[in-house]
Amino acid sequence: MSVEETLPKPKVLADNELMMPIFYSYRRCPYAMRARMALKYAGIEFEHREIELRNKPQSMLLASPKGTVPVLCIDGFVLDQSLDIMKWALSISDPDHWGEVNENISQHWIDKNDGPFKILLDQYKYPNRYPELNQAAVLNATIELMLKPLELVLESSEYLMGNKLTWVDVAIFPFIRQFSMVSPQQFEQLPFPLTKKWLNQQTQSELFNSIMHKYPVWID
Ligand SMILES: N[C@@H](CCC(=O)N[C@@H](CS)C(=O)NCC(=O)O)C(=O)O
Repeated sequence: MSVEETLPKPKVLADNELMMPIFYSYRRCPYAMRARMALKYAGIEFEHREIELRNKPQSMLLASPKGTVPVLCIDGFVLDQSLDIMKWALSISDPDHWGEVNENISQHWIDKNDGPFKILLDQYKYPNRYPELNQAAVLNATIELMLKPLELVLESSEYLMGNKLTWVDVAIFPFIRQFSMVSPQQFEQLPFPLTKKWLNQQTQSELFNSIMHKYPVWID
């Protein structure tokens, strides 16, 4: 991810302090997780506003009427796509060079994850919503689309984009985590040891655990 020159910088106050951004989040949302991790990694402080998806605060809907989390409000502008929040955070600070990745390969992973994989994940997670679908076929499609390619790439490198962690790992693992949690027993039986190791490494990381605090629900 290259640092986007078009992304606005936060307003700097007279004493060189940044205005505190407001961040609307939902603890279990994988999009919000990737954004929280990038913000934390970049050392950006923000006011955390935990929301309930069924009862979104008016202030969040005013800032971003589409009504999805995460939403980051920085003085004068709003970022309401998780990848834009990650990109913005890395443009402020990227101490371990998470942003140095091949654009085409990273885009390929993200398109697959946020597109067809997310659809399959929802079908796998909420079978009652899709009574017409065969669950074994959904699982099989998920394995072919995502799990097998992940395992294959992890056979030749420690992380998705090479031998160091990048924003692409951070953007994708919360979704694999969600997949693994639908049926931990089923996940355990899948023949993907490297993917499990990669996932465990992320879910056991200090960074991930530091962004999984429970917050009381924000009320406007
Ligand atoms: N493309 C958005 C997707 C965010 C998204 O779909 N978030 C879900 C929660 S995981 C949401 O807020 N859904 C709205 C709802 O359920 O009402 C992003 O990357 O930020």
